[in-house]
Amino acid sequence: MTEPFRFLTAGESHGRTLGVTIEGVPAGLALTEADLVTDLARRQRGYGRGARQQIEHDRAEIVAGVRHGRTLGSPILLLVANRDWENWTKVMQVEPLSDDEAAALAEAAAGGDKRSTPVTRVRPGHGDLAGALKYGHDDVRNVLERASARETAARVAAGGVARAFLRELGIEVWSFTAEVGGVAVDPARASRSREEADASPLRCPDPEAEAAMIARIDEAREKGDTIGGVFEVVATGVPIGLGSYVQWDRRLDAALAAAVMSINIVKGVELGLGFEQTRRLGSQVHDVIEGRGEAGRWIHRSNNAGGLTAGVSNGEPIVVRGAVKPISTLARPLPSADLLTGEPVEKAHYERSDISVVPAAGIVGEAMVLLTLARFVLEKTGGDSMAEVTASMARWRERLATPLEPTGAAAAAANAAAAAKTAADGGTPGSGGDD
Ligand code: EPS
Repeated sequence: MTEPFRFLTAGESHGRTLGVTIEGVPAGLALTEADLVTDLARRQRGYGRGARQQIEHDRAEIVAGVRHGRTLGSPILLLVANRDWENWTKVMQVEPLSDDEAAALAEAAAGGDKRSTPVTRVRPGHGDLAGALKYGHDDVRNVLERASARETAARVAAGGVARAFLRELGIEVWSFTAEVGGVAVDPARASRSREEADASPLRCPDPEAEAAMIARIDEAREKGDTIGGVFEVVATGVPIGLGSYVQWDRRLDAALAAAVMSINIVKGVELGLGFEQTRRLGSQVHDVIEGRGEAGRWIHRSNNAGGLTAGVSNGEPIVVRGAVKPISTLARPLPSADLLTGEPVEKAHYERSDISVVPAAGIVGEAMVLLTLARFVLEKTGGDSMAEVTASMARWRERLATPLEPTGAAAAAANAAAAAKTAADGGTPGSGGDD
C-alpha cells in the first residue's frame, strides 16, 4: 500500500524550472493557479532576503491533474519557473556541452567569471563536502544547485494545494516569526492581528520584538554574517483523532517533526512547549481536561502539548516550532578546504545569498504542516472524491460531538453505579430519589 497522499519535487536552483507532483488529491476540489499565488509571494518576502528575490516572481503553473478548475483525482503537476535561469543557460545547460561551448565556459572562468568557475572551496555548514563525496562530483555546483533552499518554492506551491483541500474541511494553518538572533516575541506584547503580522517586515505579531530583530539582522549584515531564529506554525480546526499511538510510523507528532525538520535550514523542531517541558514539573506542564464544552467539544485548560498527545491530534491547535540555523553562505566566509586538493583555504566559496530567512522558512513550515495534515486526514477519512471526504469528515466530527454510549463492561459498570446511587438515595430507579 502506498501513502494516500504524497508529493515529490524536482529542479535545480538556477535550472529552467522547479516542479512538483502531488498524488492523492481527491477529485472535485476547486483549484486554480490563483489559489497558489499568495503563499508563493509570502515565501519571497521578509526582511533579510537577498537580491535573488528581486529577480524571481514565483508563480505555479498547473500543467496536469486539473480540468475546468476542478481536480481530477489524477496526479497534479506544478511548475515554478526560475527567472534567473536566463543568466545561467550555459552553466546549467541540460544538453552536453559542445567543444566550442566548453571552451567558451573555460575562457569565461579564466577571465574571472564566477558563475562559469567550478566550485571547489566547500562552504562550512552547507552540504557541499558531504554531497560532493557522496555523489562523486568534482564541482560543488552539482550539489548546491539541488541542496539550495530554492527548492522550497516547489514545496510551497504543493502546500497551496493542500491548503485548498484542508480549507474545505475547516482546517487552517498559519505561522509567524517567533524569534530572531535570540530576540523572542513576548505574547503579552503580540498586539498585531494575523493580517497585520503577515504584512510586517518579519511576519511578527510583536512590533517591539520585531524592531529588535531587524536591528540584529542589520548587525549581522554589517559584519558579513548571517543570523537564524525560530518560526511557529499553528494549525486550527484539526479534529481529535488524526494519527495513532499504535505504531511508531503512524504518529502524527513524529510525521510533523520529520516534515518540518526536512526544511533545508531547520536544525530543531519543538511541539507545543517542546524542550521547555523538561524544566518544569509535571503539574506545570500537563493540560487539565475540563470536560465537554459548547457543541460537545472537549476543552483543555492549556495547550502545552501543542495539540498532540500520544501521536494523536487532541482537538487543540497544533503548534510546531522550527529552529532556523544561520544561513551557511557568509559574505565574509569562514576558512575551509579545497575539495580536490584537500588543502586548507583561507576563505570558503561565496555565492550571493540571504542574511536571514526566518519569515520565509515559516511559510515553508506551513506548507510542510499542510502537506502532512492532508495525508493524515485522508488516512482517516478515505475517499476518492471531495464529496466522499467531506461526508466522512462531517460524520467523524458529529461522532466526536456526541456523548459516548457505554457498552460491555463500561455499560455494566455505569448501570451498577446508577443502581448503587439510587439505593443510597433510598429511591427507586428513575424516581429522582427525593420523592
Ligand atoms: C540559496 C541561495 C540564494 C537564495 C536561495 C537559496 O539564491 P542565489 O544563490 O540564486 O542568490 O536566494 O533561495 C531562493 C532562490 C529562494 O527562492 O528561496 C541557497 O544557497 O540555499
